[in-house]
Amino acid sequence: PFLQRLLTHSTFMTGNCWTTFIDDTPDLFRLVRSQNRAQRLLGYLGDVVVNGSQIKGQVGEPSLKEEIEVPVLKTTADTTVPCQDGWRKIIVEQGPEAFAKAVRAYPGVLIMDTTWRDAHQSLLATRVRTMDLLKVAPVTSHALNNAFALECWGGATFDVAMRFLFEDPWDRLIQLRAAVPNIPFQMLLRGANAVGYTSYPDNVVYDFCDKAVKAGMDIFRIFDSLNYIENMKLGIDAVKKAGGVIEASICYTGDVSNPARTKYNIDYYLKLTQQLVDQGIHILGIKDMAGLLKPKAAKQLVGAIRKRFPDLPIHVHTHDTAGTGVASMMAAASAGADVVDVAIDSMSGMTSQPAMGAIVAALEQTHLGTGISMENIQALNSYWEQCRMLYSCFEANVKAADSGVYDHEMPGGQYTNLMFQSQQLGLGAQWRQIKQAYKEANDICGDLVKVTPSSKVVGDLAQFMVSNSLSGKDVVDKASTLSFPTSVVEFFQGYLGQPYGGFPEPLRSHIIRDLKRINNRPGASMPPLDLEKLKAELVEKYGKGIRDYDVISAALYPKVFAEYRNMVDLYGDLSVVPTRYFLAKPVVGEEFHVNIDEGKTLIIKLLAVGSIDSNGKRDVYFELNGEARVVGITDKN
Ligand code: 3PY
Ligand code: ZN
Repeated sequence: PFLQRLLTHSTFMTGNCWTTFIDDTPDLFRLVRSQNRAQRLLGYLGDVVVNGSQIKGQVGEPSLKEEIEVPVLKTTADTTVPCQDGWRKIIVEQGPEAFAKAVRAYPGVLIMDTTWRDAHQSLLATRVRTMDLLKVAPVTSHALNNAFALECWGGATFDVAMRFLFEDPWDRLIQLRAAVPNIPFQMLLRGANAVGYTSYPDNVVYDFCDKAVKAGMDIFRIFDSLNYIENMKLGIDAVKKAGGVIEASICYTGDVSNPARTKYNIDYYLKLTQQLVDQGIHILGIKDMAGLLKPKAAKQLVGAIRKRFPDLPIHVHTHDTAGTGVASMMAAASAGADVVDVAIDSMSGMTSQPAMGAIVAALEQTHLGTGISMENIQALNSYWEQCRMLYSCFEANVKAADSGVYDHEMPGGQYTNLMFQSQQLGLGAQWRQIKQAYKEANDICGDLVKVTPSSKVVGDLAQFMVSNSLSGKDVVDKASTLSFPTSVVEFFQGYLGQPYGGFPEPLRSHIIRDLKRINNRPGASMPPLDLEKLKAELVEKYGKGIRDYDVISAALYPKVFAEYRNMVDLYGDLSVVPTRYFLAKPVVGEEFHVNIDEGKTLIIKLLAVGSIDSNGKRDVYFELNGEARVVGITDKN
């Protein structure tokens, strides 16, 4: 039938069959493709059956074996369809300035829920998939309809989506937006590093922000990993041009409540805030990425900024690593913060944000209520309790608070990451040494603001020190002869920007030797990336389906994007596979459903696994919509 369709196709019959005929004529291949699609999907499932999941960072299988139940809220509204009321209305109808004014005028304190981004970045290696966010999205749109925002994108979610989950980050945003039209969405933008780990040409950052707004993003938390104002200006301008809400953030480090910590004091943060305000920002973020902002410091810092900038909305972010998150957010709220960050209870605490229920309940007893119902929080929490079990195989082994963070100052996401990595590398027993080395590495770098990507520099240096048994003094003394990790060398060259107080010398010269030095904004000397040319190359390689979104993904992450596309070519769209079967094999005879398209469901059962043949392959037998299918899988064990 395929050959017949080809030979009788009207274009084919004209004889005008240029090389893009296949791409231009998708209808011709519909049947073949859809058959292939099911078979390719079975290829993935078969591989998981024979070889186990290959998802990096996974240890074991999900501990949840049942379907997650979507909660029911006590409301007369239909929660299977999105709620329409919420703060986003102001952004859409009146724009970012009006939104910022309304937030500032709100008599209570608003919350931002970080569950969909930072919480799982900090606790579950950013592995929560779009599918599991989408399931709870309509209910969330009702339950949290008075929230300032849902943080749902940016940070590590962008690359992890492609790199480890084989799904498209843009589709995630677009689909979530459709499911939650009422609550503003917030993302984390690493300034001139966009959602990457290094500086990009300016036009890439502008285009990224433009596309993000088009895909549904509202509020951009812009930061620079060194608080370097020139990098921030770029991010701020890019968001301004894209029409987004600019939440420029000062990254908090040190301890303003400790007079002995003089480098990053109140005066430093006030000056930085003034520089940001001069750029016309809408909201100020205080980004306490490591959870160093103790309650007294929160009171002093927020109080000082509130006094100097009475009309500026202040949004405070923290991590609960030491266990002081709730107290600090309460202190920030009573000192005049307008918004505080929380995560749903079962995704909160430790390296994540403080618990939503705790903060909402505590604020309810003051004049600073959040307008979020405790009943709704409990309902949402029941979903996330199950979800956490579904992703149990990505849990880092953080079991308790660590007030040692006040010394080592590791950001929440990095803490779990480094702990996991050091266990994987066989350095698990040396975790204490890593934390100690991290502190020393920070000191010899000149006491940096540590957040992605500057935190990676300090982390890489710490790991280098531990694995080579070097003390901080050894590093300084032997710097001119050591072979440092690339991230460290590039940092000292100036590729991330200029640290506050400058680079320590002679260490810088000893490390970079005769390599190039950048003494201003790194992106300023980068030529623009030719996005049109890149698009043409991608179309040539992958066909006409390439969207402008894909061009940005490839511009930011060329290798990761190519590998992701290879996976899609091999197995098709894996984002449709339920998480339990994406991460682990089904029980023989168990029936499960994969919705590959609107109204198109594959009903699948694993029937049997054959013995290994002389080529090292096994046949895996499935039932697919009532028919037997077999896939041959190489046994990698
Ligand atoms: C990120 O950049 O991903 C962060 O979460 C920094 O705190
Ligand atoms: Zn954070």
